[in-house]
Amino acid sequence: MTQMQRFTLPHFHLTCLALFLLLGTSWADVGLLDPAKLKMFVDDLPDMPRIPAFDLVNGYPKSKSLKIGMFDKRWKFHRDLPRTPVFAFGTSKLAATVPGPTIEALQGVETYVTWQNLLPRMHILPWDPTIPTAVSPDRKGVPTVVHLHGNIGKPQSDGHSTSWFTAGFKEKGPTWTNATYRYFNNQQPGNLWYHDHALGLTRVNLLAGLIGAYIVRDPAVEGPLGLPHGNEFDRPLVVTDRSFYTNGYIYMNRTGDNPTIHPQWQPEYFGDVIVVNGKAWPRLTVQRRKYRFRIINASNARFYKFFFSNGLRFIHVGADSAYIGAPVLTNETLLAPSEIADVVVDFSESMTDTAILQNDAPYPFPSGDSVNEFNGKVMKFIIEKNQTADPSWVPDSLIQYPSPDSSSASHTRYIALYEYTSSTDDPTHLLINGLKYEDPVTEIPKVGTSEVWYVINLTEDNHPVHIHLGLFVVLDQTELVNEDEFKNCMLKMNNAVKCQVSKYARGNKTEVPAHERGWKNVYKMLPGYVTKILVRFAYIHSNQSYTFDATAEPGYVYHCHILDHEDNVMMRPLKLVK
Ligand SMILES: *[C@@H]1O[C@H](CO)[C@@H](O)[C@H](O)[C@H]1NC(C)=O
Ligand SMILES: *[C@@H]1O[C@H](CO)[C@@H](O)[C@H](O)[C@H]1NC(C)=O
Ligand SMILES: *[C@@H]1O[C@H](CO)[C@@H](O)[C@H](O)[C@H]1NC(C)=O
Ligand SMILES: *[C@@H]1O[C@H](CO)[C@@H](O)[C@H](O)[C@H]1NC(C)=O
Ligand SMILES: *[C@@H]1O[C@H](CO)[C@@H](O)[C@H](O)[C@H]1NC(C)=O
Ligand SMILES: *[C@@H]1O[C@H](CO)[C@@H](O)[C@H](O)[C@H]1NC(C)=O
Ligand SMILES: *[C@@H]1O[C@H](CO)[C@@H](O)[C@H](O)[C@H]1NC(C)=O
Ligand SMILES: CC(=O)N[C@H]1CO[C@H](CO)[C@@H](O)[C@@H]1O
Ligand SMILES: [Cu+2]
Repeated sequence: MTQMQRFTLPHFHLTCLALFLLLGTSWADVGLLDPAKLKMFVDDLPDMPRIPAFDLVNGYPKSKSLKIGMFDKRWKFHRDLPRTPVFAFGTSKLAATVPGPTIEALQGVETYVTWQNLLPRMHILPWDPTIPTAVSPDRKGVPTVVHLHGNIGKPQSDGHSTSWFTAGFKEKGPTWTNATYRYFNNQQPGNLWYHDHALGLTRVNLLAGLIGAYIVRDPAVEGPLGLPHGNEFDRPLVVTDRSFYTNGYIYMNRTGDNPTIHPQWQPEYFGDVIVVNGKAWPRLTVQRRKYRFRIINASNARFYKFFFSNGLRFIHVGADSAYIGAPVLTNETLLAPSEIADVVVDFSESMTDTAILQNDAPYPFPSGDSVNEFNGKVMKFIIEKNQTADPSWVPDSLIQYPSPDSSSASHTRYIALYEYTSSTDDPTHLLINGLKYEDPVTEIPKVGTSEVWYVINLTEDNHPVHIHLGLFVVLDQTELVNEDEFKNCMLKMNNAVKCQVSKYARGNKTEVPAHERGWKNVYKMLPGYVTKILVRFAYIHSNQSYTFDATAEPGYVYHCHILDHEDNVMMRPLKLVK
């Protein structure tokens, strides 16, 4: 880990330790589950309940109001694993699932969602009060707030990390405004997902189960594409990794890597069991035809490099939140946390009757441990022997959005990613531009403009950076030369212009993969590289300015989507102005 100590380390308070110990139960007598105990491919892949986010009145779509709760319940992750306490989204406790229901919205038809926190007073997982954390003053409940990832919407409904609330809205964070969120759904069709975003608790609340898929469909634009459709042939796959205790409880280490500073926080959570749509290593019987899979990486920190055991390929049609211009065929797919791959797989091309979806991404990515026999497997497809009639096709061109023009950018920003370590070389926290989350906002883009951001990764990890509201295109990725010299300057000055970043960003260029050259809301920032992105603060499908006031309080945020980094605190405010 990189040694950077220019900024003072957070102080560790004894009161916090006392509280933390009170909240922690004794787990010493319950062992960790050996993943070999769970036979692979014995549970069927669930399709989560689908909730239309619009009403049909006399055949016309009308806006709809939904109430979606967060419940504590038990969830069966595997045939041979006792039921696991989880936090789950659903329209009722009985209906709640992990991941939550798939919400299917129609382009141009608004949806109102009242997200209700019905969680108990105590968390089911350990957490750490020494990192900046949403803590309800009376500790009457678990703070939560829902962010719709990829949504182009107003700040009051963005799920700002300090807009959290506890059960029954008894306690609320400082930027809470309204119990009902309004989603315009007037952006381009694509894949979104909803998940908790509470300050300092995101990693634990997602690990507990607060995730779900959300799709914006535009039949007029998407219908003619001919892609596989309908619930059977068009499916979200929400991929996560978890470790378990033998009693079925989710395992999260109660001891931090650097416990005198942070008693519980660790820089990355990795689980050995790969869970798809809430089942460990599930199986799906498929017809010999094309399927569309919207693969959402909802892991805290694990990157996946997917490939098929039998050589089947992925036809990419979209990425996070937007279609790409033309399909791209690949034999493997690297997905960072929170990234989405929207792919068609044609099982009629399979030479075999089964195909295992595998993973071979090291963890942490890219220089950590190699996958093992457990986390190297994701799920199994059992392919029917006979060909089936397949009315779907993949067209030569998909949806073209106006191509980005970096010369039109009105502003250039430098975003440097830092990791800090203690005297024992253990990570203590991470920051963007050396600034804390609560430091005054520095990114203040104008509505309707584009900006060039140079993201400078001064750490050893690959950080998937996610920007709320704005979509971006990755223009290039250039390796730093003489990076020690540059890093020393940055540590002293924390100013990329004064440290002459352009003098150092002239090493090798790494190509952006073809299927990731479209509009994205998260991208993998390579360690030791400067990644140049063009961020657009307007709709990409119409090039129009937003239909709502994006300048309202509490504004937005941008952050690393390794949840353990985001929580401690690789996140900064983003405030739009007129
Ligand atoms: C809360 O949001 C709903 C839905 O957008 C709106 O109808 C209502 O007026 C808002 N309430 C307040 C107090 O702003
Ligand atoms: C939990 O984390 C501590 C500190 O890094 C480590 O020593 C310990 O081995 C971890 N426990 C397990 C079960 O991985
Ligand atoms: C999933 O996301 C995590 C964290 O954002 C990332 O570390 C991991 O590589 C991603 N995995 C896949 C398959 O994309
Ligand atoms: C995919 O193709 C690339 C380039 O052709 C090759 O290097 C790689 O080994 C292939 N991966 C798999 C899993 O077949
Ligand atoms: C598969 O095709 C064969 C030959 O046409 C036919 O006899 C058999 O019934 C089919 N099986 C199924 C499951 O449709
Ligand atoms: C989109 O709008 C911006 C600002 O109004 C303009 O600079 C740009 O040229 C437009 N792009 C396209 C492709 O129309
Ligand atoms: C660029 O890549 C080449 C080949 O991999 C390598 O030999 C060289 O050292 C790299 N240059 C820099 C500046 O990293
Ligand atoms: C400038 C800088 O800190 N670069 C680091 C980027 O990541 C590599 C590892 O991949 C480190 O070796 C560099 O020091
Ligand atoms: Cu990160």
